[in-house]
Amino acid sequence: MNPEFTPDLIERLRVAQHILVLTGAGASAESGIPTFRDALTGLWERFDPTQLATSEAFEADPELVWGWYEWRRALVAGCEPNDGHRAIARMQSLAKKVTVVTQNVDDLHERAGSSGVIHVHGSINAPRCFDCDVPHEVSALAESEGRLPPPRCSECGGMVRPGVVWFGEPLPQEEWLRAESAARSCDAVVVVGTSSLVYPAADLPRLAQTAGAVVAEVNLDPDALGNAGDRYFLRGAAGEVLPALVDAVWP
Ligand code: BV8
Ligand code: ZN
Repeated sequence: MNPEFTPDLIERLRVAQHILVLTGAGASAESGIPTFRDALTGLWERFDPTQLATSEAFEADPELVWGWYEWRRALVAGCEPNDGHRAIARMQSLAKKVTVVTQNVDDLHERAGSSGVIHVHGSINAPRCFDCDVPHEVSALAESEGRLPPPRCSECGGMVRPGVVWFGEPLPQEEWLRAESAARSCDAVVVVGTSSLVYPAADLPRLAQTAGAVVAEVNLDPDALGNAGDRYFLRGAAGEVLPALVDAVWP
């Protein structure tokens, strides 16, 4: 058994009335989706995602930004959930209550069987009009890996944008309030594969800890620990650590 699965952590998770699972790009890495920290590849390798994932970048060069998201959407469609996603879905079926909050814009939690997933940074599969917000039907996936002119809104003719939250944009209010409420009311948080650099999402584990929850971080990199405090650090890949943790807590 993983030495970091201490009896105290196992017991705290086993008796928890409500567990919050917060995931970042590291949870999807073993499915083949590059994380934000990984260097971008191809046309985008010379860009910093925090510069590209903004409305300013989209207005300045809609074809570059739309092309990047269509490349990512095609990548997600071609990927499968990994054992980490499946372990989280299994935890939902075994524990009293598990709320899954994700910073990821892919749908791998849902495809692994998780329900009620809260996407605090939106979804790559929900494009909408940049001007009037009318949702746009996701079209057949573009083949090309490069610049692509965004489609036009059927209502107002405006440019269609990805349905994600860009830097400098507010989080969707309903999703944020649900995520914040889960953080304030849970007994335990399992943070999976995030560098905890982007706010306000990175604040959720601290909110929970302040409310008395125990926090366990699953990450390959010890330096990724958020504002540490008395957290358990479960070092390793999500696809290995999470299944072992679920087996240890719910044998
Ligand atoms: C907001 C969707 C306020 C898009 C994302 C100036 C102006 C305005 C705002 C700010 C500002 N300065 C700072 C801010 C706040 C800003 C922010 O936090 N900036 C950072 C850079 C400092 N936040 C915002 O702008 C947010 N909005 O504040 O609005 C407001 C209010 C009212 C009115 C107007 C404005 C919005 C932020 C949302 C941005 N969108 N994603 C898209 O996907 O393209 S953020 C994106 O990056 C992710 O969603 C995630 O949240 C974030 C970080 O990525 P991670 O998921 O953590 O992944 P990362 O690659 O970083 O790390 C991977 C980790 O996994 C690593 O630790 C690695 O070790 C580990 N790992 C890798 N493999 C594995 C693994 N672990 C386990 N197993 C493995 N196999
Ligand atoms: Zn429109």
